Amino acid sequence: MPDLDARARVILGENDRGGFTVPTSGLYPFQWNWDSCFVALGFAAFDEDRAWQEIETLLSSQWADGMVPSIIFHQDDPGYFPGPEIWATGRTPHSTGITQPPVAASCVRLLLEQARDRSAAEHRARALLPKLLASHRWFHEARDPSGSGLVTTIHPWETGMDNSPAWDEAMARMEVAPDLEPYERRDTGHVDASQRPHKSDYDRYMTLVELFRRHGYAHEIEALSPWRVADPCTNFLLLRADRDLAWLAEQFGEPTRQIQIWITRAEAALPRLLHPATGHPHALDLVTGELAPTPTSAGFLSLWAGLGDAATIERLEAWIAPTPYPVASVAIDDRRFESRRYWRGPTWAFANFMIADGLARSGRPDLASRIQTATRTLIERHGFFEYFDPLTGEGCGGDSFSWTAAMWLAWASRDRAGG
Ligand code: 9WN
Repeated sequence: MPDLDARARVILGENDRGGFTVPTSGLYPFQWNWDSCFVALGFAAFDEDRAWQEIETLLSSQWADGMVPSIIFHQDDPGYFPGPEIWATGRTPHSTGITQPPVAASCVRLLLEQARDRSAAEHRARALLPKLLASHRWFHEARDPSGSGLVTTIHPWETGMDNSPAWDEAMARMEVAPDLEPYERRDTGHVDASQRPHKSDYDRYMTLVELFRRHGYAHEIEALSPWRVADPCTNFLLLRADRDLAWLAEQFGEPTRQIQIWITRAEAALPRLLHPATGHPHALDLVTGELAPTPTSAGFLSLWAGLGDAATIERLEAWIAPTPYPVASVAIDDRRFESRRYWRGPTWAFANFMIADGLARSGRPDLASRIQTATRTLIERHGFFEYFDPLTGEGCGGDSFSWTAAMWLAWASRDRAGG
């Protein structure tokens, strides 16, 4: 068998653009927010300094209000749409005007806990603490102005799960702007269109971008967006990140009272996502007040947040039982399941990592290890793809993908369950 550790390190090296890593060359030629956090865990396996740098570069692009953008356009590249000239946020460095699920504080904690050079790691974690705190404050204030305990995502790209069937209803009732500027997609020049979102999705993505741009990305877009969803992934990741932020603050003798308030509020509000028919956390459409009918694997991220109970684990066991390569993002017997279309079915290594970490912490290292082994097998047999067909294991999307390489180095290749 080829040396996959070495191959994974080469992928990270090739995708390194000097202080930050692109998810893959061609398809995604910039720095992405949550990709970089997972990538840092991969770098940590062989270069701790470079791991910290990945997150430092990301957070150095934080907006003055605390928001960490979803994409940082450190350099130009015509290969991606929509690029900096479309977003036109007027920020330096150029960036989008929306965010992605918050995982930085959790990755900083993991880096610190696993550090070989503890004192250097403490120094770097401490320096990042105010930025992490500001980004959490932004989520809880700008994206939950009423203090409901659930934060709003205003664009499917913010969820990191762009064309999930969990958004189908919210997307269907949204109108495409009649004066939408003509545009040319670039993603389908890199990857087969059958694995990507539809044009009807992109029309809505761009309708939202144009609306936010017209409003200068001010906080009022939280209320103005016609697409307002309480996304299980974002909310579970924020709860876990708040817990990790509180832990970090304690390490450095900083106050945690405000963070504890956020945690208590989220714990009280998250049951609102439980669908009465499935018992599973679903996306909540904040415009209509309705829960989306389709369950997705994002609901299992309750495990990552420390909220997984016996019923969650039972549902997960049923979800993965018929799946050759778990964890499918949509159950394989769901009528909306599509084995290769992006977030409508495929298996993702970094999502498996979070679910397995949660299982290991919930007293189920056996199940965590099963998911880890399945992920390892996928990569061994099919390579470092962006995502995988859960029925055949075939690699899909971009190849030589940074977060898949990082998950191999940090987790999948290792004989340890969870995190
Ligand atoms: C839009 C980079 C990103 C991931 C997201 C994934 C995809 C972008 C796109 O790629 O989104 O942000 O253009 O499809 O959905 O999770 O961070 O890997």
